[in-house]
Amino acid sequence: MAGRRGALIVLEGMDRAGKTTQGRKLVAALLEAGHTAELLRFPERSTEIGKLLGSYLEKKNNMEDHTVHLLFSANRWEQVPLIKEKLSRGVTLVVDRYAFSGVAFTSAKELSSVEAAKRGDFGNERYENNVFQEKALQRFYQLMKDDSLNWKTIDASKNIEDLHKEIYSLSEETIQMAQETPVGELWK
Ligand code: FDM
Ligand code: MG
Repeated sequence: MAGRRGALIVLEGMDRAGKTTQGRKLVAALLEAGHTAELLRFPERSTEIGKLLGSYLEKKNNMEDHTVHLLFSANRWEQVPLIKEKLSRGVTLVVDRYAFSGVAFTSAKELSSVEAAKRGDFGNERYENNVFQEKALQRFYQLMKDDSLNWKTIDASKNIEDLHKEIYSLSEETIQMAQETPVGELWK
C-alpha cells in the first residue's frame, strides 16, 4: 500500500541472549507473511569503520575508550541515510543491537576500570565476561525507563520457537503502530 512506512524493530540484550537467532527468524517470518523486511546489525563490521571495530572487539588493536565509543556511533550514523530511505519505502528493519548497546557498553566500561572478570562460557571478544555483561544489563534497564520507545521485555530463557512466536506477534503489532507514527529521531 502506498505511503506505508516500515517499522524499526531493535533487539537489545546481553551477549548470547539469542538476538541474532531471533532476528533472522523474525525477518524470515515477516517475509513469509508478505511484509518487506531486512536484518541489520551493529556494529556493522563490513565498513571501514566496522573493520576497525571488529579488530578492536577481537583484541587485535587497542583504542582509547572515547574514540571507540565515537566509532561505534559513527558506524550507526553511516547507515542512517539508508535506514531512513528503507523505512520510508516501507521496509521493516530488524536491528541486532543499536544505540542502546552503544550507551550500555560504554557506560559499563566507565563503571569498571578493572576488567579482571572470570570467563564463563562467553567467547573471547572484548566485553565477553559476566561482570561486564551484568553492568551493561543494568544500563539497559535504565534506558528502558524511556517509555516513548515502546520497549517490550522478553524472557530470553524461553526456547527458540516460543520466543520467536512472542517476538513475531509483538512485531506485527509494532508494524501496524508504526504506520500511524512518522519516522522520528532517537533521543531528540
Ligand atoms: N557494542 C556494540 C558496543 O560496545 N557499542 C556499540 O555501540 C555496539 C553496537 O560490541 F559486546 C558491543 C556489544 C558487544 C559487541 O558484539 C558486539 P556482537 O556479538 O557482534 O553483537
Ligand atoms: Mg558477541
